Amino acid sequence: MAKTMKYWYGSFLLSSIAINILFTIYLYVGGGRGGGGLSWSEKAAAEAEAVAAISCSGHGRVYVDSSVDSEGRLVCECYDCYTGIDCSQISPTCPANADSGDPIFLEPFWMQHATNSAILISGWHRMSYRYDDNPFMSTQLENYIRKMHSIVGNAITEGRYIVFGIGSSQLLSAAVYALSSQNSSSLPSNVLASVPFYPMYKTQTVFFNSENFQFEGDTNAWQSNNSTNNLDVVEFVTSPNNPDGELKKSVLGGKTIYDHAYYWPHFTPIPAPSDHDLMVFTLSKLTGHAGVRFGLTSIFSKSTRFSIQKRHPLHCNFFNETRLPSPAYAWVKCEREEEEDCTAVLLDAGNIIGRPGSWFGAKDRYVRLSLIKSQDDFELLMQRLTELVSLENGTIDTIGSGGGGGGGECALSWSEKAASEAEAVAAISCSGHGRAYLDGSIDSEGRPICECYACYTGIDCSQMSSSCAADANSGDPIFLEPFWMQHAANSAVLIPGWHRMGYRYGDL
Ligand SMILES: *[C@@H]1O[C@H](CO)[C@@H](O)[C@H](O)[C@H]1NC(C)=O
Ligand SMILES: *[C@@H]1O[C@H](CO)[C@@H](O)[C@H](O)[C@H]1NC(C)=O
Ligand SMILES: *[C@@H]1O[C@H](CO)[C@@H](O)[C@H](O)[C@H]1NC(C)=O
Ligand SMILES: *[C@@H]1O[C@H](CO)[C@@H](O)[C@H](O)[C@H]1NC(C)=O
Ligand SMILES: CC(=O)N[C@H]1CO[C@H](CO)[C@@H](O)[C@@H]1O
Repeated sequence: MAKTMKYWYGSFLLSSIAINILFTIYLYVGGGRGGGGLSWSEKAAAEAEAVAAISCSGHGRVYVDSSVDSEGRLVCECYDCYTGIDCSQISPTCPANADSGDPIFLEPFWMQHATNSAILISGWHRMSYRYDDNPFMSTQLENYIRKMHSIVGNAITEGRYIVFGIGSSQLLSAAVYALSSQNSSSLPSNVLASVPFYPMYKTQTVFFNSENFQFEGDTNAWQSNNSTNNLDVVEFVTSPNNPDGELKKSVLGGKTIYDHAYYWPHFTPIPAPSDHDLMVFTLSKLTGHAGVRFGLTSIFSKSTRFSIQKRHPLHCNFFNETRLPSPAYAWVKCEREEEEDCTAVLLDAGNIIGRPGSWFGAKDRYVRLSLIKSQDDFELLMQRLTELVSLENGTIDTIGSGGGGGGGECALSWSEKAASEAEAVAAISCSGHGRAYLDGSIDSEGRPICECYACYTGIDCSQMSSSCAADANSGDPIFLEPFWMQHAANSAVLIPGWHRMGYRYGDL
């Protein structure tokens, strides 16, 4: 299990951070000018289009870095429940696995925006440790993140620091560490969250086994048993909440970590920007399609055996209208008194895998179903739930397993824009003493500008500062750049916007 989790984090790191950041910026802010014939970038563009055109029947995907068969041909990576060389065979007894979410649900969004979300990365892209003028972190990325929050209206970023992490789990853990008492002669800080809460808070806090903090469970139970409020507490507030989608507020009013993973307009109305000292957002759930995933309200409305959480309409500033939330999870309750283990009921009676309420500090009469997986997974879940509910009165309704699916038919030219942009940026002259990058500094008109190497300045890096010290203090992978420039055509990669959105590779 631990190994599997590591894999997930690993691929999360790759797909969601490194690549998603580039895509997102590119899409929200728009790319540069195209045009002109292609040279070194054309091979990568043609490869990317050829790979994207391989059919996996809409139930799987091939990537440039997928496994190959014995003849070197790329092999389809099929979604859950599908098999066969082109993913066309469905296994009828396969369970609807709604245990966890998967960013693969964002794929259709990026496929719709193929031309604007593709990126061609040259072999020599950012070989250096450092960004222009600012070691290690991209100020350009920071600017885009602030701009994005301002456009979406979900957070006030003025006067606040932006800290990047490799997935929000890392930042949540760092926040607990930073807010807890770092004083071995005093008692450990008490870490709490309101039931039902995201289990990772407890898992991580216990895992790190620190003398500075300890997990104390539910805020409400804590509050009713502790009269004084001046105890040392660190409270997680998840808003919207995982599992039930509620917009939660702090119960204890002390040191608070706001986890806003789902505070995006496609999951919840945004009544006001969040304005707190410590807010955590994640890019892995940033894009999406509003409203389509809560069709199951109508399925459950007929049921007396199961119920799901209520949703309350709110005014959303982003869409400027009153709307219902479209939460990432269904929080299902078994209403029959004898059905105390709702997860087992769903599995035995419905062939549906959910996550038990006790994982969230609640009763096992509750079960969480993840709605953020692939369209195939969602449709299978809807089908199984419909059958399960219709069984209540002895009749069986079924809904067709239905079309859907992404389909790999992209226009042959979606990659051209990215390729010509990459060439245009690479062609900007920095006198051989600097480099302009696709994700680099821009001038007031949004055009990429040179990032000069140490000791060089000027708009084209042509001026050398004669008093500049020769800094031989540390190495820098930038020394590899000439190699990759020599192999421009063979080292460029064109990455489509939907590249590896899932947590997992192939069968792993
Ligand atoms: C640690 O806690 C003790 C007792 O509460 C206090 O006297 C001391 O000043 C604290 N030290 C630091 C470095 O905060
Ligand atoms: C709170 O205190 C009461 C009375 O001491 C006890 O019965 C109960 O179990 C406590 N609750 C928790 C969550 O510890
Ligand atoms: C089953 O019958 C009950 C009582 O007539 C009704 O309230 C409920 O909606 C029915 N359930 C379904 C799924 O039709
Ligand atoms: C929001 O909608 C209202 C009513 O439709 C309209 O009067 C108002 O101008 C809109 N606000 C913005 C910022 O578009
Ligand atoms: C200091 C103190 O009284 N802590 C208690 C607060 O409430 C929780 C939950 O009821 C107890 O476990 C703590 O011991």
